[in-house]
Amino acid sequence: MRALILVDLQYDFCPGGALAVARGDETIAVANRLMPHFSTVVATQDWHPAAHKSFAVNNPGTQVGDLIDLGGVRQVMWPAHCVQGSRGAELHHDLDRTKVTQVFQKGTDPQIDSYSGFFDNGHAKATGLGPWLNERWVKQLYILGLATDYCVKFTALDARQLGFDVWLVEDGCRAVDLKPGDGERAIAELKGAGVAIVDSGSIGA
Ligand code: VGL
Ligand code: ZN
Repeated sequence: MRALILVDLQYDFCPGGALAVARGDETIAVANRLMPHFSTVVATQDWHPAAHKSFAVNNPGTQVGDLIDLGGVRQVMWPAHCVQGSRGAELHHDLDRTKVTQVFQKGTDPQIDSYSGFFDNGHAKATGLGPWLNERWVKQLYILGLATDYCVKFTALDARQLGFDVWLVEDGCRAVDLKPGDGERAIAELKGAGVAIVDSGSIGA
């Protein structure tokens, strides 16, 4: 069985959002086009409490883009984003929600970030996505969303580590590119981890 994983297709990662990714909104149409080809579609949702420690504003003396040590894990300082209950945290309304089987929220623990849809950044706690997929006999994952160099990358790497076959739908992803080239480097790293890089046009029933 195969599944489609839609990573963080939320307003805050789209133009105008708090952590806007250039042309991030262009991923929505790709998701809508692909969903009918999958019987199982999972969306992840970045879902932070307002006091989340990945926000620069919650770490006095830091600025957006700084790196700090957070509980032994390297943490980029982000602008406040995807705060629980805010409009920015909502899945983009152009996304056809009727085709989403299940939503997995992450980043809810204020003390640790969670880029991956499977585990927090310290690999201490799981979201439940892995067992959920195993229960449905899913072995093959097609992944797209935001952002290539963070949540998409770590979701795909964890998926490989868990033994899934993984395809990255490249035209359905956009990068933060905090440093120019981060998106390209993420894709190279994923290739090295055994992730197949494909375009949505190559995916059929
Ligand atoms: C993300 C930074 C912080 C992402 C989430 O979805 O890629 N990036 N939180
Ligand atoms: Zn976040």
